[in-house]
Amino acid sequence: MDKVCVVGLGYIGLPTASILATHGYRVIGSDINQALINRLQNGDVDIREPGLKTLVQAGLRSGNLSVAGEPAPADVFIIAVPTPIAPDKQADLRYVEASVRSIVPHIRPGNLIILESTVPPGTTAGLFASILAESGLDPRQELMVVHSPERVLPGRILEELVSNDRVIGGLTTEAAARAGSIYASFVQGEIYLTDATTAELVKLMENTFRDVNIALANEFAQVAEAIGVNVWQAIEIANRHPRVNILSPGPGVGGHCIAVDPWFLVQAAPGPAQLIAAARRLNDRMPKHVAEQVLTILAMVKRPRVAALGLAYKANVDDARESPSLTVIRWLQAAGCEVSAYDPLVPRHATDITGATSLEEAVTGADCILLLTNHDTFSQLDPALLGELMRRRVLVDTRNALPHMNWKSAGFEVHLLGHGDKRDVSPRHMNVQVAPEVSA
Ligand code: SAJ
Repeated sequence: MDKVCVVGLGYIGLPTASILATHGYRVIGSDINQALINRLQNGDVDIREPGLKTLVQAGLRSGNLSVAGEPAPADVFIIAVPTPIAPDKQADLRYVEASVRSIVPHIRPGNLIILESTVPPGTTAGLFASILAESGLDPRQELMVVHSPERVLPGRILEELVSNDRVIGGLTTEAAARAGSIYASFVQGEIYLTDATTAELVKLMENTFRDVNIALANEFAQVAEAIGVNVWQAIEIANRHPRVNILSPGPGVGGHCIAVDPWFLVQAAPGPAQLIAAARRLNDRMPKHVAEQVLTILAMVKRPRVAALGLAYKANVDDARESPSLTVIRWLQAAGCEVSAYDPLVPRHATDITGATSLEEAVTGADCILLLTNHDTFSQLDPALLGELMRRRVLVDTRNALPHMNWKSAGFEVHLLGHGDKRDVSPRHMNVQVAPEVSA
């Protein structure tokens, strides 16, 4: 079996390394973060992903997985490092550059080198190949170079690594085929072979499609607010059309993928990528829109206190990176609100927002509960109990995630993002089925 060196042991590298190790490969995982390596050597896994800790520990115990602060010679190299966005909305490829440079001294003729990090179109054939060429080997003749973007959903990474289809773009068809045989050892979905730049575009198109769809939902929400309609109900009904699938509005788009990747297309082709850029900006404006709504609702309160529930960028994950919740909170604080934030999943030191230690602490004395992330546990909240602790009973739900009738029964004034208050929009026909929380 081939020896594999995985560079970058984060959300993608660690699951990939451990899956390969449990499929018979000898895997060395490397990361520049020595503290992370020390923890992994003790079997400690920080990333909260179902099944990951067990898999990593199994890999380490079997001896097939080892971790180190530096890459080592191998037959196959997999680069899985972050590609963040710089403030000027250009891809920051420093981690990719540094990690490729770190393998250059180890690569030998015939090695397969796979870039999994999401990158602007042309990066694999351009920057990536040119750094590999510093080894003295020709990336097209003497090496096998491919881009195989990760496409897994945080929260379901292990499951999706196996079940999702995989796209593999090679600098040569031989390279793509060789990488295909490695992924086929654990991927149950289809494997599509193409060229590297097409694979880069595929990945960016997927996340851009989602971003533009969410932007449309957010724009619909604002239209609905202006004309006095409940957008959630309208989307629910529109989505019953067999060829319509509108995503959900919300306080903005977070995470390290959907809110970032569309900019890579804008960077590659700023002229044509007008819709993509406009959608990105629209989604980026949502936190301010939510903060303005809260300020309007609490306009009569002198120094409003807001209990913000949910710091994670989306439901049921512990990740607050690029979370729109943080931006909403900053806007509110900038406008003079006192905000106490609470998230049961995000560790308290993970953000620069000082979180409350408990839900009770967060809501005590608050004028408003602002639901920002729809963690499942929040749907179980007891509005009567929380109302007792608050100064005013106001709920602003940006995710349509709470049973509003219960909150109203407990004396709450309920506001919903994307729901203009001017008209009653109860469905007229008995055969129109509406989700319970929508009709509530
Ligand atoms: N969001 C909405 N409305 C929706 C859906 C999502 O406002 O209807 C928001 C979420 O609250 C969150 C953000 O969008 O703030 C992104 O969440 P997400 O679940 O859409 O995406 P990620 O970033 O967790 O994972 C995505 C996935 N891409 C797609 O679904 C096309 C995943 O498959 C990718 O592998 C991952 O990005 C990545 O690494 O690129």
